[in-house]
Amino acid sequence: MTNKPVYVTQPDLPPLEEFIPYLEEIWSSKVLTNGGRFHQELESALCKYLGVEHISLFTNGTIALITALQALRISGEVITTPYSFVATAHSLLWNGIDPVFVDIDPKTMNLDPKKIEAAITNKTTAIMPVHCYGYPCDTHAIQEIADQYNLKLIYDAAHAFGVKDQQGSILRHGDLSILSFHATKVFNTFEGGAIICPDRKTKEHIDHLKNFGFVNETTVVAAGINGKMNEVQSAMGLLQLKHIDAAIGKRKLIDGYYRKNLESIPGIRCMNMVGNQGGNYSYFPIFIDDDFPLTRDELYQKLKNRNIFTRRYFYPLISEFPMYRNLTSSKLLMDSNAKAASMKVLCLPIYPDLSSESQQAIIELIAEECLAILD
Ligand code: T4K
Repeated sequence: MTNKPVYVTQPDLPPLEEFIPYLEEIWSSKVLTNGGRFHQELESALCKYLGVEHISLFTNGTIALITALQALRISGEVITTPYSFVATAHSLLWNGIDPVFVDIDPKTMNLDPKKIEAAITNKTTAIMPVHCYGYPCDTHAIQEIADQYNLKLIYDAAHAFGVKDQQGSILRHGDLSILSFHATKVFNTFEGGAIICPDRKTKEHIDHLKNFGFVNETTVVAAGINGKMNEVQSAMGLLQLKHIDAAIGKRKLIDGYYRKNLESIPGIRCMNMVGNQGGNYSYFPIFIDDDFPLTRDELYQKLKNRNIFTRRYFYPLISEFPMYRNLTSSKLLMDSNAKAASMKVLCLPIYPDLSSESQQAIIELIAEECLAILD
């Protein structure tokens, strides 16, 4: 292995020469944004690839989340997970909504449906779960609660590009689902995001909201935002789609090799898909239990000293950041599954171009700790 740094992820970039014709077309048409040809083509192509009916493209996942909450006129309190990237809860604060954090299920790392009901008050208007690491939530149980209490359901599916359950795309659940196409994601458009909409009317409304509320040149129907994906991003998406199956295939091999070599190490726990779903191998989280000779942070540091930059997604919990830590629901998480997971998790590098030498080196650096103990 060379001494080149290995990061938790690296964007999958198609050959540059394949991108040039798209740029030439943008240069020649001079259409840079505002729902141009590539934007429209990517929406259609993604509907087909993902197996969903309607999709609205955004400049990034966070603006998509903020707009989704606006589209459904969510207010009051929203139940969400503390075990996610800050954007999940920030999107609520940006809408003047109070997040209410509920603990996770330690098997899926997602909102525990059994704990949601206790957090519902007369101010609750919606639930916003996250398919963390692309591992599906218990969508059936969560939908039942939403139906029973007449709550909206918005999935932060930022990690769940292409993920399926037994019936099809995971993105068809709830009232809306949001994707992120950030550089660090399985499918990237440099920055980017999308809202999956259940019907044409909702998509139209969301399309207006992401364009300042404009319906036509002189009519504004809502206080919208500028959330449009531009033509360069959209072109990148069209090109990425051509390579996405190969990229996910390479990730699957890396995921399998980690499992094969790490699962038998005492104190190292890998996550397993519940049921028979099709994942996207976007992250490879391991959990460092007490019987491993190093703490999570010691292992993180050891790998870092060898130029391997793992990440502790998601540590600290969102509920521990200053703008959230005084909430009542945050204080209830001191001794929670979410807290335990955040103290033990380490996301190992996984991306299509991760070399087998680098992966082997990572595995050996972890495994040698146990051999050292046995000596
Ligand atoms: N909801 C959830 C559940 C999310 O996870 C996210 C984003 C969102 C919503 C919001 O979606 P966006 O608005 O971002 O579309 C990263 C990403 O910035 C963020 O998109 C992502 N979640 C989060 C989980 O991870 P950082 O602060 O860890 O990123 P950064 O810049 O440290 O990148 C990690 C590594 O990736 C770097 O060490 C090297 C590599 N990298 C990164 C970038 C940006 C590259 O090789 N090239 C690059 O261009 O947050």
